[in-house]
Amino acid sequence: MSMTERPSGVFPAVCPLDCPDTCGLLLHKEEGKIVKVTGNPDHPATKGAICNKVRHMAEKVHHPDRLLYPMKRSGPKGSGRFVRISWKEALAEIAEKFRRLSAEHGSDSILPYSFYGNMGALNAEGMDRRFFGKLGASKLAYTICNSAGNTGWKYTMGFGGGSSPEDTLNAKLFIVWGGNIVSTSMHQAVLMEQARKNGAKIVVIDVHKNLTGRRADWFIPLYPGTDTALALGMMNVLFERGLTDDEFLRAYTVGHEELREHAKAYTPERVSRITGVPVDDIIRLAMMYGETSPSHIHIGNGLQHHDNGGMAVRTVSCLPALTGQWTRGGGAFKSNGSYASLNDDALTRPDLRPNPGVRTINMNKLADALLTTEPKVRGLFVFGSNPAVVAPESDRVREGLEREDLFTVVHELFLTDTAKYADIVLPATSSFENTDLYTSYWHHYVQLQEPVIEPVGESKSNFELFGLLAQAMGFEDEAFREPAATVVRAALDNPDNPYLKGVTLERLQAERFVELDMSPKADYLQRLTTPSGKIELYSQQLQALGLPPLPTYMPLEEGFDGENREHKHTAYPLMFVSPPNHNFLNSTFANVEKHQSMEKEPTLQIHPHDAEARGIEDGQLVEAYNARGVYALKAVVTDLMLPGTVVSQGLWWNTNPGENGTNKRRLANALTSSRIADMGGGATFFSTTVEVRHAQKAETPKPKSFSL
Ligand SMILES: Nc1nc2c(c(=O)[nH]1)N[C@H]1C(S)=C(S)[C@@H](COP(=O)(O)OP(=O)(O)OC[C@H]3O[C@@H](n4cnc5c(=O)[nH]c(N)nc54)[C@H](O)[C@@H]3O)O[C@H]1N2
Ligand SMILES: Nc1nc2c(c(=O)[nH]1)N[C@H]1C(S)=C(S)[C@@H](COP(=O)(O)OP(=O)(O)OC[C@H]3O[C@@H](n4cnc5c(=O)[nH]c(N)nc54)[C@H](O)[C@@H]3O)O[C@H]1N2
Ligand code: SF4
Ligand SMILES: [Mo]
Repeated sequence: MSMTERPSGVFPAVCPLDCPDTCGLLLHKEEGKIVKVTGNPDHPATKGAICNKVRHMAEKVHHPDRLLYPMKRSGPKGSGRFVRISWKEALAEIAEKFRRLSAEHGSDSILPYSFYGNMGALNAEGMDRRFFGKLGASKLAYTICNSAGNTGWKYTMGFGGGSSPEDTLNAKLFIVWGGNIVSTSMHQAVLMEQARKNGAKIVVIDVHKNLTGRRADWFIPLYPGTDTALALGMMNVLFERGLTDDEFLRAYTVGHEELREHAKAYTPERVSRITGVPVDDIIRLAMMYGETSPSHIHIGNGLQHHDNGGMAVRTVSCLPALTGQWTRGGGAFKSNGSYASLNDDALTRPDLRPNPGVRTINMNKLADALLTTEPKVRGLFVFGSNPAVVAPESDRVREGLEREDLFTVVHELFLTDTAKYADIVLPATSSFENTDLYTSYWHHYVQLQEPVIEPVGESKSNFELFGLLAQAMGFEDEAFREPAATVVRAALDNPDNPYLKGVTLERLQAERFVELDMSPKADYLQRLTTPSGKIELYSQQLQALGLPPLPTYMPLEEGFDGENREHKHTAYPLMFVSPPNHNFLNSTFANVEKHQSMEKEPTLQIHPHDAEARGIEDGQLVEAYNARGVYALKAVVTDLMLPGTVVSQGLWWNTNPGENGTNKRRLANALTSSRIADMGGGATFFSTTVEVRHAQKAETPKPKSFSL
């Protein structure tokens, strides 16, 4: 009997969320429903511990608000008014619209927009890529998350993988740089605590004393977007004081002599002015780094959501090479995704696409794509993402979604802010209703999800949906009829990735957690895929792109450092940083009562100096605003940041409950810019400036998109 047929029992599962940890789960099922989610103690990396978010996942899977059947819009866009239709009608209407748009305006007038609401390869980047490829739709650049930083890392290291989780246990110095692992990668935080027990010092470098910073032996606050300068200041001291491993530099790097010269300009005094970190602290940090082995740097996502984010990560990732950490049991981590890279061509089948040269639209530019880009986007298909909340410049995104001549389909589990703008809403299964393949971008275990419960209502997985749509479009290719098992096999068969050797569907079914073959990691340094095959402290590739070939601090386009703070005249003198909170996963869970009550309400952390200057008191309702929009939220006066920086954690939906009539202005991304980072087309969420005032209920015009 399959797991779905058994009404009760405890069944293995995989956490589908966009979180590095990719936990093994156990689903406790009674009478066909999941009643409890616990960690699978057999998982070698996550060992039965899971976060609070997912412990309450059963509530989400069987939430009364789950979408149960296809619907068609019956009120104005954004109103959330829909009527039920059949799957047959829905598929026929979408196919008809897509055919008409392709004939009249070209197939590139259709844009798929998706991200990793479910990390499963088949559902997040399998059948959908095949379908939109065959259709000839515009391509999407998946840049909203880690694109700038991962690209920056690759300019230095070539390969998109660093230290293994287990390696970090041995560190005697553990630096968390721009990450909040207590909330965002809890198993790495557990390893960090174990390293501390083994004698490690924990240093956290952040613009905000987040939950991880509060656990640090030493928390170093700095101004947003100045990490490159801090890392260069450390290099200056390392070179000056003879703390570099010159043998390593000669054997494994290019450009160390140039870097030695170049770093002279970044004296601790100058770097202190830029970063806000005292001179003595810069020297102490550099000495600590130069004198402690092994050391580990966990590079988070926060420092790269900036105009200069690619360079920031590129620069920090040069540090382990300076002290030879890669041969001393230390190193750094940004993402370990490449160890587990699947056979992308087999999964996505680019050969099906009739127009390989079609335009690519950067997902951070969704607002422009819907409002100004020519030729116009006329069909939008959203799945696995909630762009009305998570994409920058959300007021403009919503204006775009309101366009009467835009045909929008949203495939979702819930009527999200985005789904409210759809012409057709389709119900999606949760990952526990699907077959899928999961790799982790942190640990080295591959997992398989098999359906544990029947699809809720009439919901369908992305995988099934795009197969059905292909049929409705008359696409004859076998690629659209392949069963999940065939696609899993094809994805695992990747001759380009030696780490994937020996991972098979059969083993996944039998063993649940299959470890990658990590033996090629022994000669990691010989296998770097930079043009020189070495760690590139000097990058000719960057030079060819018109970027500085050596790590170089570049001030933010929107924002200040300590050197330029006084010189920039601006109406928006505060840096606004909006990183994730503890109990949501991006905007997922923001609609679930339990998670809402754990987070209470949106807050703005503001420094006592900044609060006083504006007559703002703790607990008052305030508005952060700039030329792009307004965000109404509660002030929390605290010195967890340097003066000049305000922080609001968590991505709330616009429809989340509010107070005092301000519930229509609940979007952090109303404030953020869609400017593109220096590398990888990345997002610049945290390079945002604002002013803060008391909430002005009566004076602030109601944004026109909100017609609820
Ligand atoms: N609970 C929870 N877990 C999550 C998520 C979630 O939403 N909630 N999201 C998941 C996803 S998609 C991702 S990408 C990861 C992200 O997880 P992390 O890698 O931890 O990154 P962020 O949480 O985006 O940001 C981390 C920190 O960067 C800081 N920061 C901002 N600007 C700067 C800067 O210029 N310099 C420095 N040094 N620090 C800066 C912020 O203050 C924040 O504390 O977490 C994943 N896990
Ligand atoms: N201001 C600010 N903005 C940010 C960030 C930030 O730190 N600050 N973080 C950015 C980052 S790092 C990221 S990764 C993005 C994340 O942005 P998104 O990827 O949009 O993440 P979520 O908000 O979790 O939305 C995922 C949606 O997918 C749906 N979903 C889940 N599983 C499935 C499925 O199998 N099929 C379908 N069709 N739908 C499914 C969920 O119900 C949910 O509504 O946000 C970015 N936006
Ligand atoms: S969100 Fe992360 S920590 Fe929580 S259960 Fe999923 S993988 Fe594990
Ligand atoms: Mo992300």
